Amino acid sequence: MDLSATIGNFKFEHPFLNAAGVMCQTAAELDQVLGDDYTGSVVMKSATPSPRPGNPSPRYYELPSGLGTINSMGLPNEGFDYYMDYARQKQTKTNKPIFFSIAGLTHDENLAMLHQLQDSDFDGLVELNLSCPNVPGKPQTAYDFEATQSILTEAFAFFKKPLGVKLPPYFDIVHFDMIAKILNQFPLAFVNTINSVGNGLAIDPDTDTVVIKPKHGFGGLGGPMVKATALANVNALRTRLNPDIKIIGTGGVTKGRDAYNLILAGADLVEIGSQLMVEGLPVFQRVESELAAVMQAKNYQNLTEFRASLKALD
Ligand code: RRO
Repeated sequence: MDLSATIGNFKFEHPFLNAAGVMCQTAAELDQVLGDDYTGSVVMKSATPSPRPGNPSPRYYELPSGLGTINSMGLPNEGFDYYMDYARQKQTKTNKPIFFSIAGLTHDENLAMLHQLQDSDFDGLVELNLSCPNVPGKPQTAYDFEATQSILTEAFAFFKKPLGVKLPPYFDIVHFDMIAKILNQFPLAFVNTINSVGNGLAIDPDTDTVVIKPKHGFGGLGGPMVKATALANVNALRTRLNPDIKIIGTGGVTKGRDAYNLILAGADLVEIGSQLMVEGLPVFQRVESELAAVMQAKNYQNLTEFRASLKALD
């Protein structure tokens, strides 16, 4: 069975990656994901120009009964140069295409990092994170359609390497139409949907307190509770975006059937976030073998045979 996938000229031998933010902040973590036999590659933690410690702890919490996770990490990262050094060092030693994620706190920071990437010999894919929900005072860019149009217009004026965007979930059909109309104006290599569902709240019943410290307990939701939202966003974008724009489906994957569903809805690659936190690296082999079992039962030999073939009811 062939589980490979492509984005542009990049080939991925396995369809699964870590979701940005999970197991990807330090070189040691990145090495683990990149070195795993069942990952297609690694996405690095979203970088800012300078290192950031992020928000105060506790800033990540697993909800009971496997519902999912809430986080308000606040963009802790080692800084742009660290990830540039890592990627340049690894790209000569691996055939897995590395994703360099950037999340500037301002429009100008994003453009400055894109210029640095353009001028470097980094030869992987760049993911512009327009959807971090957790930096106090900084709204998610991709909920501001004018700001999204503006950053992409300025970026594509000079940026010629493969570039994608990480999107937040949208919840209205009109918003799917609006964001797709903007994205379709640009030669995006991919969109990655969804980031966590922003600004949820969880309460500890024993203490009657919130469960994470930053932002009075508000944080991004992930895991099974966002699965249907992720699926809807992948499907809504696949049916609206130019076919050249590939889709990375992220959100709520804990088993092979979840990944199958995202691919059926149109995903080219699939990322695992919360469940990678919960289960660790073995999640990749397990979910891949479960996906293969689903495909075998349906007599599919590769992902293209069923990708984006979700049927509506007549
Ligand atoms: O670091 C974070 O708090 C964070 C980021 Br940048 C993001 O894009 N998504 C998320 O759930 N957390």
